Amino acid sequence: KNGRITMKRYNAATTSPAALKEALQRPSQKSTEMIMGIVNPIIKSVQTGGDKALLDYTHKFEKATSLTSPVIKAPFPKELMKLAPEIIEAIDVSFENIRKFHAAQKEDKPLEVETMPGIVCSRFARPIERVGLYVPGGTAVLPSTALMLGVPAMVAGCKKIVIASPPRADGSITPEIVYVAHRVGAESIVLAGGAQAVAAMAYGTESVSKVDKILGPGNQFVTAAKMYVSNDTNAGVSIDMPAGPSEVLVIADKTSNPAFVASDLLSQAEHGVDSQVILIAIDLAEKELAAIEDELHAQAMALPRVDIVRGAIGHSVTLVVKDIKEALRLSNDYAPEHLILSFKDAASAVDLVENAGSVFIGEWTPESVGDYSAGVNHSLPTYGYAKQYSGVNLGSYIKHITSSNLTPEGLRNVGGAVMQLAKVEELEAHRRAVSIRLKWMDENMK
Ligand code: HSO
Ligand code: ZN
Repeated sequence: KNGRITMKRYNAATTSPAALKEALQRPSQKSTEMIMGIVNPIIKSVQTGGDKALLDYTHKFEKATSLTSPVIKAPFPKELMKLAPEIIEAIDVSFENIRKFHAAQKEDKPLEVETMPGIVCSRFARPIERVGLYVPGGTAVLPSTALMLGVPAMVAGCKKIVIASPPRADGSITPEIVYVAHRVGAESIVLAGGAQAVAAMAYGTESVSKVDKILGPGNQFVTAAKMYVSNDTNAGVSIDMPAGPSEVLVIADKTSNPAFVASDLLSQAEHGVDSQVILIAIDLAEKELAAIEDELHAQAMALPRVDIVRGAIGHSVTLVVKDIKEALRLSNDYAPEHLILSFKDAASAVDLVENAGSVFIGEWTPESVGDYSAGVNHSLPTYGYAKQYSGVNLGSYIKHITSSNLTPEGLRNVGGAVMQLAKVEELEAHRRAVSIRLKWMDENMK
Protein backbone atom coordinates (compact mmCIF):
# COMPACT_ATOMS: atom_id res chain seq x y z
CA LYS A 1 0.00 0.00 0.00
CA ASN A 2 2.83 2.39 0.73
CA GLY A 3 5.35 0.94 -1.71
CA ARG A 4 6.88 2.67 -4.69
CA ILE A 5 4.41 3.58 -7.43
CA THR A 6 5.97 2.25 -10.59
CA MET A 7 5.06 0.65 -13.89
CA LYS A 8 6.37 -2.73 -14.99
CA ARG A 9 9.15 -2.37 -17.54
CA TYR A 10 9.65 -4.41 -20.72
CA ASN A 11 12.29 -4.15 -23.40
CA ALA A 12 10.75 -4.90 -26.78
CA ALA A 13 14.06 -6.22 -28.09
CA THR A 14 14.32 -8.94 -25.45
CA THR A 15 10.63 -9.74 -24.92
CA SER A 16 8.77 -12.27 -27.07
CA PRO A 17 5.89 -10.89 -29.16
CA ALA A 18 3.50 -13.05 -27.13
CA ALA A 19 4.76 -11.64 -23.83
CA LEU A 20 4.54 -8.09 -25.24
CA LYS A 21 0.96 -8.72 -26.29
CA GLU A 22 0.22 -10.03 -22.82
CA ALA A 23 1.80 -6.94 -21.24
CA LEU A 24 -0.48 -4.72 -23.33
CA GLN A 25 -3.69 -6.50 -22.33
CA ARG A 26 -6.39 -4.26 -20.95
CA PRO A 27 -7.30 -5.02 -17.34
CA SER A 28 -9.99 -7.68 -17.53
CA GLN A 29 -13.59 -6.59 -17.10
CA LYS A 30 -16.29 -8.39 -15.18
CA SER A 31 -18.07 -11.00 -17.26
CA THR A 32 -20.83 -9.66 -19.50
CA GLU A 33 -23.15 -12.38 -18.28
CA MET A 34 -22.72 -11.32 -14.68
CA ILE A 35 -23.29 -7.67 -15.56
CA MET A 36 -26.29 -8.47 -17.74
CA GLY A 37 -27.75 -10.52 -14.90
CA ILE A 38 -27.83 -7.39 -12.77
CA VAL A 39 -28.76 -4.94 -15.52
CA ASN A 40 -31.60 -6.90 -17.13
CA PRO A 41 -34.09 -6.77 -14.24
CA ILE A 42 -33.32 -3.06 -13.70
CA ILE A 43 -34.14 -2.27 -17.31
CA LYS A 44 -37.30 -4.37 -17.21
CA SER A 45 -38.55 -2.75 -14.05
CA VAL A 46 -37.99 0.82 -15.30
CA GLN A 47 -39.64 -0.13 -18.59
CA THR A 48 -42.76 -1.33 -16.78
CA GLY A 49 -42.63 0.69 -13.55
CA GLY A 50 -41.69 4.09 -15.02
CA ASP A 51 -40.97 7.02 -12.69
CA LYS A 52 -41.68 5.08 -9.53
CA ALA A 53 -39.17 2.33 -10.37
CA LEU A 54 -36.61 4.90 -11.51
CA LEU A 55 -36.93 6.84 -8.26
CA ASP A 56 -36.69 3.66 -6.19
CA TYR A 57 -33.32 2.85 -7.81
CA THR A 58 -32.06 6.38 -7.26
CA HIS A 59 -33.05 6.18 -3.60
CA LYS A 60 -31.26 2.85 -3.34
CA PHE A 61 -28.08 3.37 -5.42
CA GLU A 62 -27.50 7.11 -5.01
CA LYS A 63 -28.89 7.17 -1.47
CA ALA A 64 -30.84 10.23 -2.58
CA THR A 65 -33.89 9.26 -0.54
CA SER A 66 -35.31 12.79 -0.39
CA LEU A 67 -35.71 13.00 -4.16
CA THR A 68 -39.39 13.06 -5.16
CA SER A 69 -39.18 13.70 -8.91
CA PRO A 70 -36.59 12.18 -11.25
CA VAL A 71 -36.60 15.10 -13.69
CA ILE A 72 -35.89 18.83 -13.77
CA LYS A 73 -37.35 20.55 -16.83
CA ALA A 74 -35.98 23.65 -18.53
CA PRO A 75 -35.92 26.56 -17.89
CA PHE A 76 -33.65 25.49 -15.04
CA PRO A 77 -33.97 27.56 -11.87
CA LYS A 78 -31.17 30.11 -11.46
CA GLU A 79 -30.46 28.93 -7.93
CA LEU A 80 -29.46 25.51 -9.30
CA MET A 81 -26.60 27.05 -11.28
CA LYS A 82 -24.99 29.41 -8.82
CA LEU A 83 -21.30 29.40 -9.74
CA ALA A 84 -18.21 31.47 -9.09
CA PRO A 85 -17.43 33.82 -12.01
CA GLU A 86 -14.11 32.08 -12.72
CA ILE A 87 -15.90 28.76 -13.14
CA ILE A 88 -18.46 30.28 -15.48
CA GLU A 89 -15.64 31.80 -17.49
CA ALA A 90 -13.78 28.49 -17.71
CA ILE A 91 -16.91 26.73 -18.91
CA ASP A 92 -17.65 29.51 -21.40
CA VAL A 93 -14.13 29.44 -22.88
CA SER A 94 -14.28 25.67 -23.27
CA PHE A 95 -17.83 25.82 -24.62
CA GLU A 96 -16.79 28.25 -27.33
CA ASN A 97 -13.76 26.20 -28.45
CA ILE A 98 -15.79 22.99 -28.56
CA ARG A 99 -18.55 24.81 -30.43
CA LYS A 100 -16.13 26.19 -33.02
CA PHE A 101 -14.45 22.86 -33.69
CA HIS A 102 -17.73 20.97 -34.01
CA ALA A 103 -19.45 23.69 -36.07
CA ALA A 104 -16.59 23.39 -38.56
CA GLN A 105 -17.58 19.75 -39.02
CA LYS A 106 -20.88 20.79 -40.62
CA GLU A 107 -21.25 20.06 -44.32
CA ASP A 108 -22.23 23.37 -45.80
CA LYS A 109 -24.16 21.92 -48.73
CA PRO A 110 -25.63 18.56 -49.73
CA LEU A 111 -23.41 16.27 -51.75
CA GLU A 112 -24.71 16.08 -55.33
CA VAL A 113 -23.49 13.84 -58.14
CA GLU A 114 -24.85 13.38 -61.65
CA THR A 115 -24.06 9.71 -62.15
CA MET A 116 -25.40 9.64 -65.73
CA PRO A 117 -27.02 12.39 -67.80
CA GLY A 118 -30.39 13.01 -66.17
CA ILE A 119 -29.67 11.13 -62.92
CA VAL A 120 -28.88 13.25 -59.89
CA CYS A 121 -27.99 11.44 -56.63
CA SER A 122 -27.63 13.48 -53.52
CA ARG A 123 -26.96 13.08 -49.84
CA PHE A 124 -28.02 15.50 -47.14
CA ALA A 125 -27.80 15.58 -43.36
CA ARG A 126 -30.55 15.93 -40.76
CA PRO A 127 -30.10 16.06 -37.00
CA ILE A 128 -31.22 13.15 -34.86
CA GLU A 129 -34.33 14.60 -33.25
CA ARG A 130 -33.98 13.51 -29.62
CA VAL A 131 -30.71 12.62 -27.88
CA GLY A 132 -30.00 11.38 -24.36
CA LEU A 133 -26.61 12.32 -22.93
CA TYR A 134 -25.25 10.31 -20.05
CA VAL A 135 -22.95 12.23 -17.73
CA PRO A 136 -21.34 9.86 -15.21
CA GLY A 137 -21.13 10.56 -11.50
CA GLY A 138 -18.99 8.24 -9.43
CA THR A 139 -15.69 9.29 -7.90
CA ALA A 140 -15.56 12.58 -9.83
CA VAL A 141 -18.17 15.04 -11.09
CA LEU A 142 -17.79 15.52 -14.84
CA PRO A 143 -19.37 18.71 -16.14
CA SER A 144 -16.78 18.58 -18.96
CA THR A 145 -18.54 15.47 -20.25
CA ALA A 146 -21.81 17.43 -20.34
CA LEU A 147 -20.00 19.96 -22.56
CA MET A 148 -18.49 17.31 -24.82
CA LEU A 149 -21.85 15.65 -25.38
CA GLY A 150 -24.11 18.69 -25.25
CA VAL A 151 -22.31 21.21 -27.42
CA PRO A 152 -22.20 19.05 -30.58
CA ALA A 153 -25.88 18.15 -30.03
CA MET A 154 -26.69 21.84 -29.96
CA VAL A 155 -24.53 22.55 -33.02
CA ALA A 156 -26.15 19.66 -34.93
CA GLY A 157 -29.57 21.10 -34.20
CA CYS A 158 -31.05 18.20 -32.21
CA LYS A 159 -34.54 19.30 -31.16
CA LYS A 160 -34.56 17.62 -27.78
CA ILE A 161 -31.51 17.22 -25.58
CA VAL A 162 -31.96 15.19 -22.40
CA ILE A 163 -29.08 15.01 -19.93
CA ALA A 164 -28.99 12.23 -17.34
CA SER A 165 -26.64 12.25 -14.38
CA PRO A 166 -26.78 10.60 -10.96
CA PRO A 167 -27.72 13.07 -8.20
CA ARG A 168 -25.71 13.47 -5.02
CA ALA A 169 -26.96 11.83 -1.82
CA ASP A 170 -28.83 15.04 -0.90
CA GLY A 171 -30.74 14.76 -4.19
CA SER A 172 -29.02 17.74 -5.75
CA ILE A 173 -27.08 17.97 -9.00
CA THR A 174 -23.73 19.67 -9.60
CA PRO A 175 -24.47 23.31 -10.56
CA GLU A 176 -21.84 23.14 -13.33
CA ILE A 177 -23.87 20.43 -15.06
CA VAL A 178 -27.07 22.46 -14.74
CA TYR A 179 -25.29 25.49 -16.21
CA VAL A 180 -24.01 23.45 -19.17
CA ALA A 181 -27.50 21.97 -19.67
CA HIS A 182 -28.85 25.51 -19.76
CA ARG A 183 -26.21 26.71 -22.23
CA VAL A 184 -26.74 23.85 -24.70
CA GLY A 185 -30.50 24.29 -24.52
CA ALA A 186 -31.30 20.95 -22.89
CA GLU A 187 -34.97 20.10 -22.46
CA SER A 188 -34.51 18.34 -19.14
CA ILE A 189 -32.09 16.81 -16.67
CA VAL A 190 -32.83 13.30 -15.48
CA LEU A 191 -31.58 12.83 -11.94
CA ALA A 192 -30.58 9.21 -12.25
CA GLY A 193 -27.55 7.14 -13.12
CA GLY A 194 -26.63 3.62 -14.14
CA ALA A 195 -28.74 1.18 -16.13
CA GLN A 196 -31.91 2.77 -14.76
CA ALA A 197 -31.10 6.14 -16.36
CA VAL A 198 -30.33 4.47 -19.68
CA ALA A 199 -33.60 2.50 -19.56
CA ALA A 200 -35.61 5.62 -18.70
CA MET A 201 -34.25 7.50 -21.72
CA ALA A 202 -34.56 4.49 -24.05
CA TYR A 203 -38.21 3.74 -23.27
CA GLY A 204 -39.37 6.98 -21.70
CA THR A 205 -41.34 7.21 -18.45
CA GLU A 206 -44.18 9.49 -17.31
CA SER A 207 -41.71 12.33 -16.85
CA VAL A 208 -38.57 11.24 -18.74
CA SER A 209 -38.65 11.92 -22.48
CA LYS A 210 -37.89 8.99 -24.73
CA VAL A 211 -34.85 9.63 -26.98
CA ASP A 212 -33.62 8.27 -30.33
CA LYS A 213 -29.94 7.91 -29.43
CA ILE A 214 -28.03 7.62 -26.17
CA LEU A 215 -24.47 8.90 -25.95
CA GLY A 216 -21.88 9.16 -23.23
CA PRO A 217 -19.42 7.17 -21.19
CA GLY A 218 -20.25 5.18 -18.10
CA ASN A 219 -19.32 2.20 -16.01
CA GLN A 220 -19.92 -1.40 -17.04
CA PHE A 221 -23.56 -1.27 -15.97
CA VAL A 222 -24.23 1.80 -18.09
CA THR A 223 -22.43 0.27 -21.05
CA ALA A 224 -24.27 -3.04 -20.70
CA ALA A 225 -27.60 -1.18 -20.51
CA LYS A 226 -26.75 0.84 -23.62
CA MET A 227 -25.89 -2.35 -25.49
CA TYR A 228 -29.12 -3.98 -24.32
CA VAL A 229 -31.48 -1.17 -25.30
CA SER A 230 -29.76 -0.66 -28.66
CA ASN A 231 -30.49 -4.33 -29.42
CA ASP A 232 -34.13 -4.05 -28.40
CA THR A 233 -36.23 -3.20 -31.46
CA ASN A 234 -39.04 -2.12 -29.11
CA ALA A 235 -36.83 0.66 -27.79
CA GLY A 236 -35.83 2.02 -31.21
CA VAL A 237 -32.71 3.62 -29.87
CA SER A 238 -29.06 3.63 -30.94
CA ILE A 239 -25.86 4.32 -29.01
CA ASP A 240 -22.56 6.03 -29.68
CA MET A 241 -20.09 3.23 -28.96
CA PRO A 242 -19.16 0.63 -26.37
CA ALA A 243 -17.15 2.18 -23.55
CA GLY A 244 -14.41 0.84 -21.32
CA PRO A 245 -12.02 2.33 -18.79
CA SER A 246 -9.99 5.36 -19.82
CA GLU A 247 -6.45 4.96 -21.13
CA VAL A 248 -3.48 6.87 -22.50
CA LEU A 249 -0.38 5.87 -24.39
CA VAL A 250 2.56 8.26 -24.23
CA ILE A 251 5.49 7.98 -26.62
CA ALA A 252 8.64 9.70 -25.35
CA ASP A 253 12.26 9.95 -26.43
CA LYS A 254 15.53 11.29 -25.03
CA THR A 255 14.39 14.88 -25.61
CA SER A 256 11.21 14.52 -23.53
CA ASN A 257 10.89 16.26 -20.19
CA PRO A 258 10.50 13.47 -17.59
CA ALA A 259 8.23 15.61 -15.39
CA PHE A 260 5.90 16.35 -18.31
CA VAL A 261 5.75 12.68 -19.31
CA ALA A 262 4.97 11.59 -15.74
CA SER A 263 2.27 14.24 -15.38
CA ASP A 264 0.49 13.03 -18.52
CA LEU A 265 0.57 9.40 -17.39
CA LEU A 266 -0.84 10.41 -14.00
CA SER A 267 -3.63 12.59 -15.36
CA GLN A 268 -5.10 9.53 -16.99
CA ALA A 269 -4.24 7.18 -14.11
CA GLU A 270 -6.24 9.27 -11.65
CA HIS A 271 -9.51 8.56 -13.50
CA GLY A 272 -10.05 5.13 -12.01
CA VAL A 273 -8.34 2.05 -10.65
CA ASP A 274 -9.18 0.27 -13.89
CA SER A 275 -7.56 2.98 -16.05
CA GLN A 276 -4.44 1.96 -17.90
CA VAL A 277 -1.47 4.06 -18.92
CA ILE A 278 1.31 2.96 -21.26
CA LEU A 279 4.68 4.58 -21.78
CA ILE A 280 6.61 3.73 -24.92
CA ALA A 281 10.15 4.94 -24.49
CA ILE A 282 12.19 5.31 -27.66
CA ASP A 283 15.77 4.24 -27.05
CA LEU A 284 15.91 5.45 -23.45
CA ALA A 285 18.88 4.43 -21.32
CA GLU A 286 18.57 3.26 -17.72
CA LYS A 287 19.24 6.73 -16.34
CA GLU A 288 16.56 8.39 -18.48
CA LEU A 289 14.00 5.73 -17.61
CA ALA A 290 14.78 6.15 -13.93
CA ALA A 291 14.25 9.91 -14.23
CA ILE A 292 10.70 9.37 -15.51
CA GLU A 293 9.99 6.70 -12.89
CA ASP A 294 11.25 8.95 -10.08
CA GLU A 295 9.02 11.76 -11.31
CA LEU A 296 6.06 9.41 -11.58
CA HIS A 297 6.43 8.22 -8.02
CA ALA A 298 7.08 11.65 -6.53
CA GLN A 299 4.21 13.35 -8.39
CA ALA A 300 1.84 10.48 -7.65
CA MET A 301 2.53 10.62 -3.92
CA ALA A 302 1.48 14.28 -3.91
CA LEU A 303 -1.89 13.63 -5.55
CA PRO A 304 -5.20 13.63 -3.63
CA ARG A 305 -6.26 10.56 -5.62
CA VAL A 306 -3.02 8.66 -4.99
CA ASP A 307 -4.91 5.49 -4.06
CA ILE A 308 -6.71 5.39 -7.40
CA VAL A 309 -3.44 6.14 -9.18
CA ARG A 310 -1.77 3.25 -7.37
CA GLY A 311 -4.45 0.89 -8.65
CA ALA A 312 -4.15 2.10 -12.24
CA ILE A 313 -0.35 2.05 -12.28
CA GLY A 314 -0.55 -1.54 -11.00
CA HIS A 315 -1.61 -2.70 -14.47
CA SER A 316 0.33 -0.15 -16.48
CA VAL A 317 3.59 -0.74 -18.34
CA THR A 318 6.65 0.88 -19.86
CA LEU A 319 7.93 -0.55 -23.14
CA VAL A 320 11.39 0.33 -24.35
CA VAL A 321 11.69 0.27 -28.14
CA LYS A 322 14.41 1.19 -30.59
CA ASP A 323 12.73 3.74 -32.89
CA ILE A 324 9.61 5.76 -33.74
CA LYS A 325 8.42 3.19 -36.25
CA GLU A 326 8.39 0.42 -33.71
CA ALA A 327 6.73 2.71 -31.16
CA LEU A 328 3.90 3.46 -33.55
CA ARG A 329 3.54 -0.13 -34.63
CA LEU A 330 2.91 -1.12 -31.00
CA SER A 331 0.67 1.88 -30.43
CA ASN A 332 -1.44 1.11 -33.51
CA ASP A 333 -1.80 -2.44 -32.27
CA TYR A 334 -2.97 -1.22 -28.84
CA ALA A 335 -5.25 1.45 -30.39
CA PRO A 336 -5.22 3.82 -27.41
CA GLU A 337 -8.06 6.16 -26.54
CA HIS A 338 -5.52 8.96 -26.14
CA LEU A 339 -2.13 9.02 -27.85
CA ILE A 340 0.42 11.57 -26.71
CA LEU A 341 3.36 12.10 -29.05
CA SER A 342 5.82 13.69 -26.70
CA PHE A 343 9.00 13.41 -28.74
CA LYS A 344 11.08 15.53 -31.11
CA ASP A 345 9.30 16.46 -34.38
CA ALA A 346 6.15 14.76 -33.16
CA ALA A 347 4.00 16.36 -35.86
CA SER A 348 5.89 14.51 -38.58
CA ALA A 349 4.95 11.16 -37.01
CA VAL A 350 1.19 11.74 -37.20
CA ASP A 351 1.13 10.10 -40.63
CA LEU A 352 2.12 6.85 -38.94
CA VAL A 353 -0.89 6.87 -36.62
CA GLU A 354 -3.47 4.31 -37.76
CA ASN A 355 -5.52 3.63 -34.61
CA ALA A 356 -6.17 6.14 -31.81
CA GLY A 357 -9.14 8.07 -30.42
CA SER A 358 -7.40 11.43 -30.23
CA VAL A 359 -3.77 12.47 -30.72
CA PHE A 360 -1.90 15.06 -28.65
CA ILE A 361 1.06 16.43 -30.55
CA GLY A 362 4.24 17.69 -28.93
CA GLU A 363 5.31 18.42 -25.40
CA TRP A 364 3.11 21.50 -25.02
CA THR A 365 -0.08 19.53 -25.54
CA PRO A 366 -1.07 17.68 -22.38
CA GLU A 367 -4.12 15.46 -22.69
CA SER A 368 -5.96 17.55 -20.14
CA VAL A 369 -6.33 20.44 -22.61
CA GLY A 370 -8.27 18.09 -24.83
CA ASP A 371 -10.21 16.72 -21.88
CA TYR A 372 -11.55 20.18 -21.17
CA SER A 373 -10.93 23.12 -23.37
CA ALA A 374 -8.99 22.80 -26.65
CA GLY A 375 -12.12 22.08 -28.68
CA VAL A 376 -11.66 18.37 -29.53
CA ASN A 377 -14.07 15.88 -28.01
CA HIS A 378 -13.08 13.77 -25.02
CA SER A 379 -15.73 11.11 -25.51
CA LEU A 380 -13.51 8.62 -27.29
CA PRO A 381 -13.30 4.91 -28.13
CA THR A 382 -11.53 2.89 -25.43
CA TYR A 383 -10.57 -0.73 -24.97
CA GLY A 384 -9.13 -1.04 -28.48
CA TYR A 385 -12.32 0.16 -30.17
CA ALA A 386 -10.31 2.97 -31.76
CA LYS A 387 -9.66 0.35 -34.44
CA GLN A 388 -13.22 0.73 -35.73
CA TYR A 389 -14.96 3.62 -33.96
CA SER A 390 -14.56 7.39 -34.10
CA GLY A 391 -14.91 9.49 -31.00
CA VAL A 392 -18.05 11.55 -30.51
CA ASN A 393 -18.22 14.23 -33.20
CA LEU A 394 -20.84 16.23 -35.06
CA GLY A 395 -21.64 13.17 -37.18
CA SER A 396 -22.70 11.31 -34.04
CA TYR A 397 -25.78 13.58 -33.87
CA ILE A 398 -26.68 13.42 -37.53
CA LYS A 399 -27.98 10.92 -40.00
CA HIS A 400 -27.64 11.16 -43.73
CA ILE A 401 -30.52 10.84 -46.16
CA THR A 402 -29.93 10.16 -49.84
CA SER A 403 -32.13 11.15 -52.76
CA SER A 404 -32.29 10.46 -56.50
CA ASN A 405 -33.95 12.63 -59.08
CA LEU A 406 -34.31 11.46 -62.68
CA THR A 407 -35.44 13.18 -65.86
CA PRO A 408 -37.06 11.19 -68.66
CA GLU A 409 -33.63 11.12 -70.29
CA GLY A 410 -32.14 9.74 -67.06
CA LEU A 411 -34.71 6.97 -66.92
CA ARG A 412 -34.00 6.10 -70.55
CA ASN A 413 -30.29 5.96 -69.79
CA VAL A 414 -30.51 3.64 -66.82
CA GLY A 415 -33.82 1.82 -67.45
CA GLY A 416 -32.19 -1.04 -69.33
CA ALA A 417 -29.90 -1.92 -66.45
CA VAL A 418 -32.72 -1.79 -63.91
CA MET A 419 -35.02 -4.01 -65.99
CA GLN A 420 -32.22 -6.48 -66.62
CA LEU A 421 -31.40 -6.85 -62.93
CA ALA A 422 -35.08 -7.05 -61.97
CA LYS A 423 -35.33 -9.94 -64.41
CA VAL A 424 -32.36 -11.68 -62.79
CA GLU A 425 -34.04 -11.35 -59.40
CA GLU A 426 -37.39 -12.35 -60.86
CA LEU A 427 -39.06 -9.29 -59.43
CA GLU A 428 -41.47 -8.45 -62.21
CA ALA A 429 -43.15 -5.48 -60.51
CA HIS A 430 -39.76 -3.81 -60.24
CA ARG A 431 -39.17 -4.31 -63.96
CA ARG A 432 -42.59 -2.97 -64.89
CA ALA A 433 -42.19 0.21 -62.80
CA VAL A 434 -39.61 1.14 -65.42
CA SER A 435 -41.13 -0.36 -68.55
CA ILE A 436 -44.50 1.25 -67.93
CA ARG A 437 -42.84 4.66 -67.91
CA LEU A 438 -40.66 4.02 -70.94
CA LYS A 439 -43.78 2.95 -72.83
CA TRP A 440 -45.59 6.09 -71.72
CA MET A 441 -42.69 8.20 -72.98
CA ASP A 442 -42.74 6.43 -76.35
CA GLU A 443 -46.44 7.11 -76.75
CA ASN A 444 -46.65 10.61 -75.39
CA MET A 445 -43.31 12.33 -75.77
CA LYS A 446 -41.54 13.21 -78.95
N1 HSO B 1 -9.90 11.73 -19.88
C1 HSO B 1 -11.31 11.43 -19.73
C2 HSO B 1 -12.17 12.65 -19.89
C3 HSO B 1 -12.14 13.58 -18.72
N2 HSO B 1 -11.03 14.00 -18.13
C4 HSO B 1 -13.16 14.21 -18.09
C5 HSO B 1 -11.35 14.88 -17.17
N3 HSO B 1 -12.64 14.99 -17.14
C6 HSO B 1 -11.72 10.36 -20.73
O1 HSO B 1 -11.42 10.66 -22.01
ZN1 ZN C 1 -9.20 12.96 -18.25
